[in-house]
Amino acid sequence: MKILVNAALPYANGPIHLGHVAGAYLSADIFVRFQRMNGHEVMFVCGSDEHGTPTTISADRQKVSPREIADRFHQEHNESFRNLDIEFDIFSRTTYPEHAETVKEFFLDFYNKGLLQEKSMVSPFCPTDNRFMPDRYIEGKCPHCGFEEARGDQCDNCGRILDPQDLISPKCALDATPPEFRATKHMFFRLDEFQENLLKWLDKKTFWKQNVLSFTRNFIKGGLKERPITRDIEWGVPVPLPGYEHKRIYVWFEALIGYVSGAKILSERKGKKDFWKEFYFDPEVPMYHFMGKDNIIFHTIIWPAMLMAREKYNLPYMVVANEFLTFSGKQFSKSRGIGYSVDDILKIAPKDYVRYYLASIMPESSDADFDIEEFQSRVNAELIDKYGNYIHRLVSFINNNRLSISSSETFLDGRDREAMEYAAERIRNYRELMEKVEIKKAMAEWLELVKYANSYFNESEPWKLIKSDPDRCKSKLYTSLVLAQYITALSYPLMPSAAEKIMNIIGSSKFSNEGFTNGLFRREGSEFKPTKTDPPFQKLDIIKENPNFVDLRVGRIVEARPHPNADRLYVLKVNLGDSDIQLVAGLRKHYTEEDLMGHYIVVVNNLKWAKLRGEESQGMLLAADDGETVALITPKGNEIKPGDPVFIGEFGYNDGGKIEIDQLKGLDIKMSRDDGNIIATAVLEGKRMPLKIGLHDLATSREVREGATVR
Ligand code: B3M
Ligand code: ZN
Repeated sequence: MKILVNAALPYANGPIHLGHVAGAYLSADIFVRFQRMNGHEVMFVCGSDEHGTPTTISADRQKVSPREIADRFHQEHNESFRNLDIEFDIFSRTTYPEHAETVKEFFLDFYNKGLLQEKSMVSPFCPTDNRFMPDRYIEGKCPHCGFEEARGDQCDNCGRILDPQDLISPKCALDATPPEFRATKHMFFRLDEFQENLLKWLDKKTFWKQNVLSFTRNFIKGGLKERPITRDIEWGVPVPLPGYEHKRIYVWFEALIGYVSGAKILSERKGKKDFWKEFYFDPEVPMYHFMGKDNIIFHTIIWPAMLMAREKYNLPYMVVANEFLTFSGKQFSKSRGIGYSVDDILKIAPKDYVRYYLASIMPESSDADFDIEEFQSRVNAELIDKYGNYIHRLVSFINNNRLSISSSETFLDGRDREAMEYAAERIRNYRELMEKVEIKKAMAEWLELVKYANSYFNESEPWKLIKSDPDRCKSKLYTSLVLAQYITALSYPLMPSAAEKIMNIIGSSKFSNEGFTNGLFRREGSEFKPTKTDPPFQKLDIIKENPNFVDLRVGRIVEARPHPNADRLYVLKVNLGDSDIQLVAGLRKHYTEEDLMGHYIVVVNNLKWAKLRGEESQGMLLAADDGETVALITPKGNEIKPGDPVFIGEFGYNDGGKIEIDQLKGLDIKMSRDDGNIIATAVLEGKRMPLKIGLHDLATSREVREGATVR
């Protein structure tokens, strides 16, 4: 049977982090591997979503072209996925010409069918930038849930799609100017035409998970409206209509079509031009979509409506959307230094461990939290002590006693058969759960089987039987090996690299993808030639004492006045997000009050408070001094906000309480050269490390020399 699996196209605008992985890509990869073990022919499509404002916002902030951002992150994503054994058949790009062609075909088909309608709409216009601003460039408060940082296209907190006009106190994201709302012409897709058919179609989706189903139903109940699918923007797929030369197709509308264009490009690459049609036009072929929960309605309403409009296309069969993965209770955000990117975690732990832990906490029915200590303890207690150890004891015993085990020499007693039946039942459960994409539960079945195999082996006591009853000993070892083989095969979708290695260790016939059908589970005539090896897994040892005793934070100067009793000092009011603090700083020779107003700085927030000539200083700001120039350390970059933590290397603040100013000297903060940039660094435990906010290094607002000291 054929199966089509599409994983949401990640925006090519920042690194892939574990939140994305747990939200969609790991589930999809596990499911695909499982279905291939079932002998099915799977087409697994993903790619980079490169257009629209997600990319231009990053480009604007980093002062490079959107193309540069897209190229860079497409490349990075491709590698991150590969490094984590997430293997798409194609990782396409929405900037490929074939994609634009396919989008044009969809667009004109809808146009010719009267499903597109030109309407004038009111759009935010920023008087400072003198242009229409994309919805995503407008920020404000969500009218539904009150979230303060909602964007004009969507609220990341409650997931609702928004119009910029819905926002309470909207502001331009580039310069904080309140937008004017002016009329502009756009093409609208008649989503309203599909309300009835969508509801009918949804009625049959009783097997969908509750979160997806209820979210979708509620949305439709609110009434579907026509939706604008063009934008006043330069970076995107052109609109194939006269008068629309300066507009582009809305990024979501074309990115969805990326599933089809990706499948087409894959077919071309395979030299079978029409291969994709076998997946999209054969009603027997189920189409699965995997995505994070903030993408649900695009896949359960807009995409199905677009496919209905094309008439010939299959509709999604299953839409899988995980809940969020948080990191110690907070939403993953690389730019704000919360959580791990794929690349970061792979520096400290092997890919199979990461996959294992993420799968075991997969946020399938509720949000889940990634906890680094739990990561280590689960891996060590389950994967290593239970699974790895079982394999190692079994294989070592066989090798040390120079035994060769094959089923023809063995006969099973009642207890052995019972063990086989127990395994068969676990495998059945596992397969049923995997079919329903209940990966976390399937994995629990797997772990039960591992524990069972351990107790079976222990209770069999082959080390006694080898003397008293060698034949019985062989039947116990044979059964244990079959269990090992089952366990390892079931672990393949979860940990493909480890599974292949362990299949070799237990000397099972060459491991293949098609485990459930090609005889991997055949008992008769199986031969095992275990190899002598070290334990298959190494213990994970990544929990370090956090040595960072200084609470560094982003601050924004909101008030600056001269100190009444000292002509070198200012008294500053600095906003730290939730609160304001007062600082006394010796900057009068170097900065004017106007220079300082609104300036972003880095603040030491856990210094013992001090009175300086009668004014309280509740912390200290960081400035570099090379003997000639004094310059403020200035955070710059995506989404950086007052209150954001500044890390030293990988270390955030360890919550160790207030410190004396002398303790700061031990950090030896100074400006160092790194790849041609002069950045702030500090020493922790004898190692010099960069100060970081998420991915961003910290530089100064004006140039200082390498080696400048920071105080
Ligand atoms: N790029 C949203 C995201 O990355 C969006 C998905 C597109 S799927 C067609 O979360
Ligand atoms: Zn909201």
